[in-house]
Parts: sequence; C-alpha cells; structure tokens
Amino acid sequence: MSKTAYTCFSTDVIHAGHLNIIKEAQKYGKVVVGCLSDKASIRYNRFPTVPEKDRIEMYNNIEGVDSVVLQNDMLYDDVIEKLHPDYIIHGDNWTKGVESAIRSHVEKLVSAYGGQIIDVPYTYNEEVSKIDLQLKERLSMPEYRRKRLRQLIEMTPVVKVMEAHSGLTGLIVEKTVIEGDNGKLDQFDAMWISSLCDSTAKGKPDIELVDMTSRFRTIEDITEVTTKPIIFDGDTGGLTEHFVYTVRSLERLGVSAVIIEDKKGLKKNSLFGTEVEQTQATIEEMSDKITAGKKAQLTDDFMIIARIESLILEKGMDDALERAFAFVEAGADGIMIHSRKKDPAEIVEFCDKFRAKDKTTPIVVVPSSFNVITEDELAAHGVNIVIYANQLTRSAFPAMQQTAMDILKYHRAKEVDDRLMSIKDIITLIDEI
Ligand code: SPV
Ligand code: MG
Repeated sequence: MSKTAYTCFSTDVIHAGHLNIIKEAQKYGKVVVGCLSDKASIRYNRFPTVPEKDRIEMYNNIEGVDSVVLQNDMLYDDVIEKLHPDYIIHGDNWTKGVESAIRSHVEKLVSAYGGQIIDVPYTYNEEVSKIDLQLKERLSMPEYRRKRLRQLIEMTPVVKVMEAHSGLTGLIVEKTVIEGDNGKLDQFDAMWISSLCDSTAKGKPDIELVDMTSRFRTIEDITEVTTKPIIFDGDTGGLTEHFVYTVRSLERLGVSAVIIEDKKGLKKNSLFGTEVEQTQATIEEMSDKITAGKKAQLTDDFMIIARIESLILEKGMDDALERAFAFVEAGADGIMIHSRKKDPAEIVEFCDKFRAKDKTTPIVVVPSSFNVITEDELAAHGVNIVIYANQLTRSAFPAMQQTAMDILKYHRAKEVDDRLMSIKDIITLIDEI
C-alpha cells in the first residue's frame, strides 16, 4: 500500500515555497493537502482573504496533489486521527518561534503510530517575500479591513477586541500571539479606538473634547501599521446632522463599526455612573440618529452599533431591553450593553432576556468592571464581541509614572534600568521596510 505524505496549507496565494513542499512530499507517497479552516486560520496565522471553499479548489488544482481535506484543528489532531499519515511535510520555519509548539504536538501524535515529520528547508526568496507582503497589504486595505468584523462574527464564537490609541498600541494588538494553555496559538481579533484612551493619550478628559479630525488622525496612525479590523468609539455620535458625515468618513478609513451611546448634552465617561450628571437621549432621538446613519452609509459592510446606558444610569432592566429592541428596529447592526457593577449578573440577565427574543443581532460588552466573567461564559449567554477597552493604557501609565518618579529620586536612570526594555530592543522594535 502506498504511503501518505500530508501537508497543511493556510495560504491565499500559492508560491514557489508551496510548490517545493509538494515536490518534496511526492518523494514520500500520495500527497494529501490539508486546508486549514477559516476558523483555525484566524487564530493561527493571518485572516483568509480567499474563502475556505475556494482555497480547497485552489489547492486541488496544484499539480502533484492527490487530494485535499479540511483541517479544522490548528494542532492537527483531527486529520492525524483520521488519516494517520506516514509523513507530515512542513517548512522548517516551524522548528523555531511560536509555531514550534505545534511541531512538538504533531511529533508526539505521529510518533505514537510510527509516523514521521519531514522538515523541508523554507524557501526564502524575493518573490516569496513579496507575495507575503502583498497579502499583508491586501488585509490593510479599507475594503478588506472593513468587512472583516462581520466575517469574524460569523466565524468565531466570540470576537476578542483590545483597545488601541496609537501606532504602537495598534502594533501590540496586531502582533501579540501567545501559546494558550491548550497549546493553541491565540491572538486578538480586532481593535477598539476608545474615546477614553484616545483622549487620555492626548492629555484631555473624555468629554467629546477631542474633535473628530483628531480622532480620525488616530485611526490613520493605526491603519498605517496594522491589518486588524477597527471598532470606533463614537461617543454620542454628536448631532445627527454631523453623525452622517462621520459614518461616511469612517467607512472611507476602513473602519468596520462605530458604537454610539444613547446620551446627549455634555457626555462624561460611563464609568462615573450617576456620580456626575449625564442625560440619556430619548428612544426617538437615538433611533432617529441610528436610522440617519444607516441611510448615509455607502457600503454593506459597515456596522452601526447602539450602546445602551440604562444600567449605568440606573434606569432598570426593562428600560434597557425596551431600548435594545427599539434600536434594532431603527436599524442598529448590534447592541452594546454596558454596566459598571463588579458582578456580571445584570449583564447576563440582559443578554438572556434579549436573546430570548432576538437570536441574531450581535451583542457587545465591555467587561472593565465585571471582569471576573470569561469570554466563553459571556459567549454562552449570547455575547458576540468582548472589548477590553482600556487595559493597555491603564498598565502603561503607572509603569511610566513610577519610572519618572524614580529617576527624580535617584538623579540617574541606573536604578530603573532593570525594568526597561533594552536599548537594542527599542531601536529594533519597529521594522524598516
Ligand atoms: C471607552 O473606552 O471610551 C468607553 C468604554 O466608552 S467605557 O470607558 O467603559 O465607558
Ligand atoms: Mg468612550
């Protein structure tokens, strides 16, 4: 019986490196290519711009490929259990870095039945690097980036979003990948441009003082160096007559969604709750703004998400639910429910009651106060998007302040040096083109 050589692809474009893998695989037996599923790809490598079924067809058309199967598991468990391939063929780039954990896992699986890994020297050449770069460029283009949030909501049980307020924080959200407890790689799906953090980074209070032109500049700083989708904190959305222009600008910038809150007048940060005066917009006022925004938008991709402040302002669950259904009726593409309680009970109650009547409209939550509940638990109550709204800023500020105080105290920087990144690391942190 002929032997099987298995290789897994997640690429959107076939280049010389992939053809070389196939050529090598042919030396060992029948070539089976695994197409890494969309679901697994978004956690592992890069977001697919070619749909799963088209990638399967593309891989099937490569000369020398005998068959293509769908690989659902980043760690290969599903295909190895089913196919017991004699050989796993892979570029030797997975012997280093975060991917080496996957290699070790696969090695354990195949050695159990006498299978073997073949590491093929990775093809580094100009054409391959150019294709890689072009794929990345494609993802950063407004038309790809904008629709990616809707795609993520379909593809993953919960979309994980981290705040960004600058090119640097954007890069942290873009590039941070960890090997989770289950051995699988994990990363954030999208970025939240928080009004609190954007204002704070500019040394201003979170009261809609930083104007839209300045906030758009923040978006551009971030889009220039990242590919992940953006959810923009639109505060109250301002006057309806202005909001319709904001919607168009955000679409043009490649932003996927704006969240606007049902408040009017001088907006203060929600986490003040009832400690400061805040006025909630009426259902009619907010609904009109949502409807006008939906009418103004030019693409099908863009989402307007309505944020409900009833629990923050202690107006009760019924008021929150009434507003949620009314805002969906007015055209909202999603509902964000907010709370400043430590106990997630009221958020869970809202989600359950909303989901009892509406099974599909995405629910967004921002668990800054109710931070004990996990993403999986929230997803089990019907939450689709979890936003970590301010944690990068809140971790950076105390570290910077302590360093400033210690340098003043010691009249030199030696004492703080062991908690700083090295000079070599800072000068090489950002790659040159
Ligand atoms: C923000 O991040 O600016 C938000 C979320 O609007 S919160 O600060 O919790 O109101
Ligand atoms: Mg805000």
